[in-house]
Amino acid sequence: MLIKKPADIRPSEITSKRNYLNRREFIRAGAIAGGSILAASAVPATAVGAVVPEARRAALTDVSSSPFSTDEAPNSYEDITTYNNYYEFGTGKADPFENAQDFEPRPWTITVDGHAERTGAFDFDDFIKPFDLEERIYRMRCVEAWSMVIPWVGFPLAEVVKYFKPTSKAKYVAFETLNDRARMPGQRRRSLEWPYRESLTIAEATNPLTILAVGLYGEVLPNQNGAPIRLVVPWKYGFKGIKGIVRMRFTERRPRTSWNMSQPREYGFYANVNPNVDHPRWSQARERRIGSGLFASKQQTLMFNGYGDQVADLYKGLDLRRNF
Ligand SMILES: Nc1nc2c(c(=O)[nH]1)N[C@H]1C(S)=C(S)[C@@H](COP(=O)(O)O)O[C@H]1N2
Ligand SMILES: [Mo]
Repeated sequence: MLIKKPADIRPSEITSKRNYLNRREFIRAGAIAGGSILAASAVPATAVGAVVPEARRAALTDVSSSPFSTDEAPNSYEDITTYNNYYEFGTGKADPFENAQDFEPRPWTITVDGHAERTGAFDFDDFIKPFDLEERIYRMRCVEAWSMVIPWVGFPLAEVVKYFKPTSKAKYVAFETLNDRARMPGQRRRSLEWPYRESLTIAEATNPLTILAVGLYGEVLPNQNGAPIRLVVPWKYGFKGIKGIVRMRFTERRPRTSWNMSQPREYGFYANVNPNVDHPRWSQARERRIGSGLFASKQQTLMFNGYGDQVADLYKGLDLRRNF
């Protein structure tokens, strides 16, 4: 297998020239109007429409770059695709790579229901069509005290929420993973209560950092990372990033979520990365960057995984020790 290393991939390879120029035009317009670059980037320059080929490792086109990306060096393609948590394919870190190879993420239907004006069952290709692809290089901090830097390709969940027009009753967005033990061998064991579920408040779901990812390293999302579509919320522990999404539901009440259901004392609903609140069985103060070598020292974990400037306001007045 050809493993691409970060140094081999330049942004110009993943960002089409057309989109890149459009985005620059747009940012310039925003700057003239007094808008910030961050505000400008939240709105797509032109509607190209997301297209994701079916073939494995196919290159994604019309991907713009994002000012939200970290400039830290991404982990290798190999690290990102061989050290995974995806209990539907086994509980070991190598299990998803080994057991998800034959998984077919097509045809794929995503059902949108609950308190929204636009609901229904959508084929994956139709579901992603209204949105524009961006690359977002994000830090990911797992609750097990390791981290990676991953170049995702996806689109803001805020755009998706806006598109489906939730009503004033909608306070949360709930997601579910495919529940099919014939296709997901790990579901034959009750390592979790299936299907895997996660949820965000509407404010979290519409924060510009939150994305639905359909690719990584400029290519179609590998099965073990959650093909064809998964959630990425960079200021929260990795388990909030639900993979293999088949349902999105707008609810009034707070939905039950998988890790909180299984160990409520260990995994809270919010699961914001917080070095000051230990997991009952280990400290969250430091983290090990995967691939940084046997002798690399652990690094300090940052509040909200370093994304506090963009998200701390969401939790004003909330006691983060109790609401972990
Ligand atoms: N459906 C589903 N989604 C899931 C999981 C899972 O077991 N099932 N594991 C979570 C956990 S604990 C982490 S750390 C991330 C890992 O994402 P990655 O393997 O792409 O790095 O996926 C999350 N999403
Ligand atoms: Mo995790």
